[in-house]
Amino acid sequence: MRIGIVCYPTFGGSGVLATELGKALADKGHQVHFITYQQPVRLGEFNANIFYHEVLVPTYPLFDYPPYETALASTMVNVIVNNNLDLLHVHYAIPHASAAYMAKKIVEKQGKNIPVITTLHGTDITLVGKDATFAPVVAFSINESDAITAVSDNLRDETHRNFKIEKEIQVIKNFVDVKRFKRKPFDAFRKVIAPNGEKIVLHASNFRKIKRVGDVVKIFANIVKTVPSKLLFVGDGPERQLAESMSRELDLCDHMRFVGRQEQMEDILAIADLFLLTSEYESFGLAALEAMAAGVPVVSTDAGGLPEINIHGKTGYLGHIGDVETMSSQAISILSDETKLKLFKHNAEQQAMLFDISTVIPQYEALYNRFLPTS
Ligand code: GMT
Repeated sequence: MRIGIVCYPTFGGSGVLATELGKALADKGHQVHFITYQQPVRLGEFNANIFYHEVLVPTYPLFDYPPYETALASTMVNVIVNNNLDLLHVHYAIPHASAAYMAKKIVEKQGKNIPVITTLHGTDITLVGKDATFAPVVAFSINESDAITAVSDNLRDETHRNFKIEKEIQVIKNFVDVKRFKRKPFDAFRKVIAPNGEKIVLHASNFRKIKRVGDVVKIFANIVKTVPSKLLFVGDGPERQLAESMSRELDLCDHMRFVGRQEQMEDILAIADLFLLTSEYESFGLAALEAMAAGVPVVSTDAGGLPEINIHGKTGYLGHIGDVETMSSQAISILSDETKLKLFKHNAEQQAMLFDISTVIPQYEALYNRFLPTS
């Protein structure tokens, strides 16, 4: 199959998932064409089946707001026609679904049918998508897609709650390549972070408000009072300043590090003992799944789709949004009990297996096959 994939190329979960999907499809022999404004961060090494088409938006004095969506739709048209694509799979509705609708209509005039599949990832529905500024276009373009998928049951239900969707929304959950995350801890690295054998707690995100990183700092402040431990913050974003100033106020600077954006999450996760995810909403929580694949238990909120992956009392614990005290006790109960820690690590790995790439990619292929002409 010749598949066009449109996504955000940055560190966000939707871009990571779309890139990993494209790479896996290419490994299975499909021809994959990424259409984005930058090379996706996880694209990595050369693969003969992967093509990358950059969306260029020309500047012009009149353009206070460069017309990205128009440039994207035009690039889609060129890639569809010049490479005779079989289908277009767009990740994150805004503005990818509406640009895909435009491209579909343009190639239709040229006698070509291009099926469009839209995968909803979370904030394209629950935050920005439902904002009145975007909602009519989002609802229209989702409905005009030939197929719609959502990354969790929760996101499917949220989409129905927020929009009048006339088609079935198929749930195809986020996935992880479990093999890749099975790494032996790099002892020298562990020693640098935790020289006296302290436990290592990790948070990774884009530091947006929705992640409530302040709660991570507060929970860690409670943990460190009982369990000798270190906190690693991976990622960057608007709330990083807040996390930094809170850690100064709480006198935690010697116990934590901000390591910025990292591509080799598997190396970092390999030395971690606990993953904290305090989000106000997560449609799924891919970062938590990657942690579990590396055998790291998770203490998270019970928001959105998180209970679909983090099993309370088994792979970690769930607390209510903002309930710092409960999540602190939960984290301490795992970190202070070696037997429990070992059991939860094992359970986390087993749970991640349910979402292994090998079980999820065929679901996308089956969906694509429904749209191929039968000859
Ligand atoms: O988490 C983010 O803010 C990034 C966001 C994105 O769209 O890139 O992630 C969303 O998509 C991921 C992949 O499907 C999900 O695992 C995340 O839970 C989801 N984030 C939210 O719903 C906040």
